[in-house]
Amino acid sequence: MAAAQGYPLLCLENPLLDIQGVGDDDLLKQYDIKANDAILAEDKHMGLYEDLLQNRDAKLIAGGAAQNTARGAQYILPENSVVYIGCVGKDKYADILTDACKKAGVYTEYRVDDVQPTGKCGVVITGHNRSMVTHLAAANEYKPEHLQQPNVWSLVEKAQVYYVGGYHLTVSVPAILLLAEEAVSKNKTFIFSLSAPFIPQFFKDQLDSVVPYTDYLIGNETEALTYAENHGWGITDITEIAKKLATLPKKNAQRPRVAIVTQGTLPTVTAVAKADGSVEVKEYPVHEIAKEKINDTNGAGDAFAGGFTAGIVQGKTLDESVDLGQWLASLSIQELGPSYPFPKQTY
Ligand code: 26A
Repeated sequence: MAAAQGYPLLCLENPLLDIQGVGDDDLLKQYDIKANDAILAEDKHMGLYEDLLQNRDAKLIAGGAAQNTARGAQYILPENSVVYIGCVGKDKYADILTDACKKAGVYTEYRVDDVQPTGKCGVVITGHNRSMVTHLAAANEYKPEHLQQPNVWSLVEKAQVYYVGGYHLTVSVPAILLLAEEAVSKNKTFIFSLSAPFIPQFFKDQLDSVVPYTDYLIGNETEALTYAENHGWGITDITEIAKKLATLPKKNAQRPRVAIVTQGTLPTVTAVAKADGSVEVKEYPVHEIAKEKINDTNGAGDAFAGGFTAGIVQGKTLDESVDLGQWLASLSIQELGPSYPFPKQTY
């Protein structure tokens, strides 16, 4: 049952089950994938999932980037703070996702597709790299009409902050724009992530239609570089790119645009576009952890976004929110996959 008073944070994207195993160069070569990448599966990749399960001792882990972010934000926020929306199938993979969210205290309002199976993401770990191959299946069947159902729309109306993963640009721009328009018209907060280099590269028009609505635009260094390259900016300096992202046209003039670029172990860069036309830039060193404590970095960016978003939901400053993001990312990379330690650690 949804909480009568609603959930302050509403997240939308693609619910996926991660099939994560350790690979090697031969496996990467066999499926023609890069060591560190995120792509949509083509026919040649379809054997990867069984291969990982049969031959690579793969684990099934709840995934889907924004679903990881939702679980991360709820890890920090008081009970009943987060609702997550996306489309799953009618199968045991959906049950695993529902269970994982329940355990994390995230309320799910899934659209359930009768035909397609729940989406999956093959994750091949090689050292500190991870290659993700996603077969969206049911996740691709999300429809804006689901969001408009009275019971679901009432959750939208009760939320104060929206978090949408950029990966959803491949699924339903109209659904994203419903949330974005609601945010602008009611002066609520709209947070969006670039998600992966292929988003600015191959979904540029879709991305350009959503960016004007963003109050917080989050990406990592490769996503920022790909954005700049595909928009013909001719700049490769991360701080300069962050500044330019912050000053892109914006629908809601009541809130400044903030661009946040993470860079692995290098400092996180933020740029805030001020009303007077100036841009304030800051750098935040990451929370370092010993190399031997790193389990895998899959989901580190989602965890950062989760901690950061939790800070924003709680009305914390940008400095505090970035620090919360970095803290949660440092916890997540010590776990297997996009997970958070239990018993819960406190910030
Ligand atoms: C549309 N695509 C490609 C995707 C994803 C995705 N989540 C949503 N849509 N491709 C990979 N992921 C998720 O990213 C997490 C790590 O950041 C994986 O499921 C993984 O949990």
